Amino acid sequence: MEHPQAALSRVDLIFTLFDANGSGEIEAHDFEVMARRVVEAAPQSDAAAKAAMTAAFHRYWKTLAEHLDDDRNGRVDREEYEDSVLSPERFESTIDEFARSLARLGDPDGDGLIERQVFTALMTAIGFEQQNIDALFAALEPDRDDRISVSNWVISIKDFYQPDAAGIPGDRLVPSAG
Ligand SMILES: [Ca+2]
Ligand SMILES: [Ca+2]
Ligand SMILES: [Ca+2]
Repeated sequence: MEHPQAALSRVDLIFTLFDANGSGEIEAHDFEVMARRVVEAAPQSDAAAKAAMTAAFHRYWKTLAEHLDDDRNGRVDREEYEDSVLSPERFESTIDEFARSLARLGDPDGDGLIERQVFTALMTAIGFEQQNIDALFAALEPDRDDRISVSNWVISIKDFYQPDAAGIPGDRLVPSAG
């Protein structure tokens, strides 16, 4: 099965982001680090939203470990991770929960809109670069008050992890896509 180059670039980027402690492999600790950073970036959110985000990160790691850690050493290396591209359906519900938890953190007042600075704080906490965050925000069609819709963001997060998606807003997050 052929995958668009953009999807492979996203795989590289996601792997690098997930390796939050820079060890060269993905392990449980990376997800603890990321969950803490992301929750700390959302001071206006309530405890329930933060707990949901932490749980979503935890589930994400469990799902990766279960499906991708072929040699069962408790870590997912780059080669093992690439198999995620082959079976996106196995990660669908995990990513859906992750996307919804993240979007909920981004919308503490529940009006369905996310302000630029809230979006930027969360995306920076995940590990994205400023210029790519700005480009994605623009692609998500902010309104005249510089807010994007929660639903657009949820869709873009889910597309981002879809290997067969091409020409999506999330490609703006990949540095080489400019
Ligand atoms: Ca790591
Ligand atoms: Ca492994
Ligand atoms: Ca809001």
